[in-house]
Amino acid sequence: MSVSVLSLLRDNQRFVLCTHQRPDGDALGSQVALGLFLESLGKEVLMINSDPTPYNLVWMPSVDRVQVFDGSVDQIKQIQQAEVIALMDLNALDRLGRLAAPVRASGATKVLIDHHTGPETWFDATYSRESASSTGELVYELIVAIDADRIDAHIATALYTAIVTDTGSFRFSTVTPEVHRIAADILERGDIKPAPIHTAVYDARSMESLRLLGRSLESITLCFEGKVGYMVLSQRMVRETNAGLDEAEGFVNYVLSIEGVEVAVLFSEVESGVKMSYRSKGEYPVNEWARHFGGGGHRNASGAFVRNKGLAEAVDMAMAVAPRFLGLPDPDLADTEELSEEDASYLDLLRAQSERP
Ligand SMILES: [Mn+2]
Repeated sequence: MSVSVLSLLRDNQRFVLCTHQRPDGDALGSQVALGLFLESLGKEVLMINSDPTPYNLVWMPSVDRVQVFDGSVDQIKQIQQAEVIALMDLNALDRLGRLAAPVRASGATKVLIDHHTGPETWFDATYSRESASSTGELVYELIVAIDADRIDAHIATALYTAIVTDTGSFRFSTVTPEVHRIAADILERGDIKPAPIHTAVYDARSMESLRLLGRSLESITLCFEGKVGYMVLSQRMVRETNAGLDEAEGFVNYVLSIEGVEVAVLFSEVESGVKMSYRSKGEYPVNEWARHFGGGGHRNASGAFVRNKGLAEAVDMAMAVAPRFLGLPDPDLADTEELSEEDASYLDLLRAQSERP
């Protein structure tokens, strides 16, 4: 337990809590839990992010307290006048998006609370553990070290949501007996039930997003003797199904659910390039693969972005270097099958590129 982080939380009055761009359940759950806890101690708290809350988390109690940064004088003043800025569930300045500049410029003490690998080193204090299941687990530890009795239903719901979402509902390799004990303690202290939280997080999809899922499932392609699978999401698919790209969260896990697939990638076409989301089972280190493209993350879940590339080009680039990072057979043995007949414009291109001389 980091004494300096605990005393920073105890001994200051004005806090700003920020998390990463496109915040997820762990990001918002950790932020809201710590924010409500600090408020219960009588402190002033601004919770602020560069991006809005995604559709599947808007139900979370008190998440409406989280502001989206709009560059207003009032917000910038609060960031400037904060005594402590907590940076949660991220470990690199650029993950803050538009908040990066005002946060960096503030004279506040910067505290990192995070579980990603290879944190940057400019923070004034850190509470960071790579083996933690979630940032929510770390926030729980900090809260318990100060005053566990303050965990009410709202704080418990936020913490539970953080842990559930970042562990894939308690299935990832970061899950230990201790994580289950923490979850149990959170449920008891907040007197909350897990089922409604799972329903709210996972059963809020729109019909449009399921149609998009259908299209992306048709694009699944296996290579490297079935060990690697990928799916693609084109802007055309998004347009034609009328779904939002943010509703594709979690699609990549369908690829990972195929028997024999150890590594899954989702390639999403966006305005300025292609987003790559990597997932893996066991020992396959997808964060090193992502880092090759300037991204990062965890060993079993990471992401990267390639600017000014098309889908086919991004797939080719990623698969060409996959053996180097995953200890797989030579790329020439990669046989790409099961390409869908749909979306001929880009899938034909992928097919053409996969036919090696
Ligand atoms: Mn996290």
